[in-house]
Amino acid sequence: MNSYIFTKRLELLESDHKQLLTRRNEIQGLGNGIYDRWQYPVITAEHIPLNWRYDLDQRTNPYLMERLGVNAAFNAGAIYFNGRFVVVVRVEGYDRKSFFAVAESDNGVDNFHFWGRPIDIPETEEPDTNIYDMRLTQHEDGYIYGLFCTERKDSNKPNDTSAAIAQCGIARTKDLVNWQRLPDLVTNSGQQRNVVLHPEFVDGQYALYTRPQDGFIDIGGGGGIGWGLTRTMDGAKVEQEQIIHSKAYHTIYELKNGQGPTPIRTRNGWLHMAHGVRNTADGLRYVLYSLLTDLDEPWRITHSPGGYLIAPEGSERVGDVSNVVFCNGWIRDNEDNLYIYYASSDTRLHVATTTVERLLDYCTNTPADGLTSACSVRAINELIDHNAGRT
Ligand code: M1P
Repeated sequence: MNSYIFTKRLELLESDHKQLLTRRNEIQGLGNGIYDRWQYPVITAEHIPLNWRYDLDQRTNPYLMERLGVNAAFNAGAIYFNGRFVVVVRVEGYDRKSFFAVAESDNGVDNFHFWGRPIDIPETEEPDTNIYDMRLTQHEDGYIYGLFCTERKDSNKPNDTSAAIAQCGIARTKDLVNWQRLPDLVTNSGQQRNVVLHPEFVDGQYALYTRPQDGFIDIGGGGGIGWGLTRTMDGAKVEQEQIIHSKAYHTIYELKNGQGPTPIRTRNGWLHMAHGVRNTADGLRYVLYSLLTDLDEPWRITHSPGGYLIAPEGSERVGDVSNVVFCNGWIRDNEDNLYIYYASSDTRLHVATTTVERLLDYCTNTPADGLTSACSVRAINELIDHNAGRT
């Protein structure tokens, strides 16, 4: 390729990238009154900086080819940090390996820019094969903890190339740049994913939401959102896990569920987001739901609105793993606005906005799942009666 064509192609790549990064986002339509969706995903694989993907030296890359392509950018932890909306994104390369990278925005809904380099998470003595889905917790001990899934080959099944063990990796930081890796969480469960650190001490100990499971993806016993305590995070060990929100027949969390982001302290209790999974003839369907738990006993559910809060819609339905929404990060700003960062179909990251007050209203006034069709009809009839003369 001659020098002119190389330069022209580089100019086009740079201008397309800039256009994408500076695109204004807008609220989509009237919404449902609970939250607003936004028109564009806030982060996609195309947002990844060009110098992470391309060799920009004409001598070594005369065709200006992409050398290290990015397949997807999704499931992000989130934190309000130094007055900015910061997300720690799961970035997945063409080689299927995930890693973490920090992006920030001034307003939380558009103009997200990645920091200079991906995060270099130190390894333990047993290197991770794949790491993903970080939950960020600003803990009252002063550290920001990142709890994530670490996946390694199951050495007990050497001939099964897809046999893996998922456990909870732990790292902490004060600046989101330098991370101290701590030993992986020890529990009595064969598999752990979706582990989240509660932001406050409980009975003087660190408290963890867990998801104990025997099987790797969708099979095996166990499941439900668990709760356990550990005296330290440097060698964290949960001896006893209690299930605080179980899977249930013919619900949105029939097959499995998992804690989403770090819960938020509100005047009416701890506000939680979780994902629920059910099976369909077309594969697994992941939706998001909300819960409130007691302020003094965060493991005790006080309100459990029936049904889902967010389900995949329109183009969100399609991606690498279709029919999935997943959330492991949200941000409450100083004015009680809530920014829910949810990913669709393991491909891209979106934002939905609301306020803590609105979600409290949603949690306390949405009827619980009655678990039968007759109960659902009764709930609708009660609403119709309540509305009599109002329409
Ligand atoms: O593919 C959907 C999600 O599947 C897993 O979540 P869970 O363990 O709750 O089923 C994770 O791999 C997650 O990253 C992914 O989005």
